[in-house]
Amino acid sequence: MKGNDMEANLTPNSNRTIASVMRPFGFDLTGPCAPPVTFDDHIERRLSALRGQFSDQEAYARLLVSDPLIYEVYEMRRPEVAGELLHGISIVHPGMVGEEFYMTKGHFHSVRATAEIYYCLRGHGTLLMENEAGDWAAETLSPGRVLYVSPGWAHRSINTGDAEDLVTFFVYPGHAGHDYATIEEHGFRKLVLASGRGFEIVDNPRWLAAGEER
Ligand code: PAN
Ligand code: ZN
Repeated sequence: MKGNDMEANLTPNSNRTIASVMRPFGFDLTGPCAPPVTFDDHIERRLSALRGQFSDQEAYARLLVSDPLIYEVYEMRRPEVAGELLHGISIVHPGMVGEEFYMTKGHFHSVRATAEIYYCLRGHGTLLMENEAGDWAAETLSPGRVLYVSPGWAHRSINTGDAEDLVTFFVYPGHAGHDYATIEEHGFRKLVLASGRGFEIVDNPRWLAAGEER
């Protein structure tokens, strides 16, 4: 790598140079503002990116007119290889599509044998998980709580709060990769729906078992 390249910014969004990320580094996650002071990539996902995932399709169609911002991810870029740790911040905004809360697309890791850790910094939510052996789990996200997503478990974060962002720090192996297609096609087997002042977890009537087609 030439000297000039080393001084270039990592990405247009980044305030770090290529040279600086070759060395150990740290950054702060505390403070009033959710986005980290330092990051390399900023991804925004609007409602249109979650087509087919919300169960109330009429509510989805109505909201699609304004295509609201559902969640954002700030990532620190690292080489996507075994031995590295990819990490960043996920912010799921508060809101509803029908009776369903704003949530992430959700995914399996392409390399199923890779785990992930979530650490909740702010807000309240649920991490909905399922594996290909037919098991599912829902764990609470609240400030200070750490969740361990075991290898082979798909995961989706859901903001069950009524006004606050759900902010989590995540870290996972560099070679994990993302398989979104399985969830896009089959959905999660459970839905998290508003109920009274809280939520309930119910079967997803549109969920497809492995091998089934719509
Ligand atoms: C997280 C997620 C992030 C956004 O970094 O990627 O919360 O969710 P989706 O990727 O499902 O859109 C993670 O689990 N990475 O592996
Ligand atoms: Zn993941």
